[in-house]
Amino acid sequence: MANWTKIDQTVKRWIQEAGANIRASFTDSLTIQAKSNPNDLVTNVDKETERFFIENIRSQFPDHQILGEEGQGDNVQSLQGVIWIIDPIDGTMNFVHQQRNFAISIGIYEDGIGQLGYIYDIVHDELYHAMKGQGAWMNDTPLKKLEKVPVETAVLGISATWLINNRHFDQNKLVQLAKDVRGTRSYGSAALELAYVASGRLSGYITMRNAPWDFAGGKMIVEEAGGIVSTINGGEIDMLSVNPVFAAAPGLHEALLKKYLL
Ligand code: 2AM
Ligand code: CA
Repeated sequence: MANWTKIDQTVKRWIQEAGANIRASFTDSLTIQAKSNPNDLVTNVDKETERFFIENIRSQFPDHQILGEEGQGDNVQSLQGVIWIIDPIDGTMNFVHQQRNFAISIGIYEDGIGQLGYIYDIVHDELYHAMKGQGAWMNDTPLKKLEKVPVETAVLGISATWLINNRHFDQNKLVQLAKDVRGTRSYGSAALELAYVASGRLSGYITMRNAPWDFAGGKMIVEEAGGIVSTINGGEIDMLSVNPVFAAAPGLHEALLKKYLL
């Protein structure tokens, strides 16, 4: 049996150390490369941070598997055992262009069930974290259990990408939804947007394409805060593939599914 309290203390130490290294890198010049397309960026800091976690995990927890965005972990094919799902920098475009609005994201799953989740907003020194069955926190402050939010007062996280013609979803449904809510926001980091849903800064978040490392930490934290995370049709998220992700406070999740998304 894994000792989750001990693992939690260890991860928090590593996250602080990785955060300090990333902060220190602000004065260095970055090596920036494009991945799947010219706007899909990776830097030397993403790769070094991923390597930092992988080396530490392999030395402390050699029987755990690692799924990392930059591909230096394992070729994970099944959810059996303990799996660390890591995005060393979620919001790399923001990291490169703004030096803010990016985060380290880590979800630790055992046999497909989330046990620990972390999203660290390095610039603001805000660590959102959760432990299964124990709740969610921002630094040392417990997050309040999310209450029902009506559509008219909802502040929804959604990127303009999904409100224009796109391959993944009928944008007209989302345009009507964007008109009906109180306001929309887009931060360019799925992990942070999920942390904001968990902490009530956003009432909900919708995206059509997220990879496991974008949502693994956030899904855990939102659920421990009393929110709901599903696919855009209300289905179960697959932790090993790209998913559309819909996270929201209770009440709002049901209302948006019924009125706009199904
Ligand atoms: P990243 O910065 O780690 O790549 C930006 O809209 C959000 O979507 C970020 O969380 C970003 O993560 C993620 N993202 C960007 N391109 C993606 C892709 N091709 N597949 C899945 N997620 C992506
Ligand atoms: Ca990333």
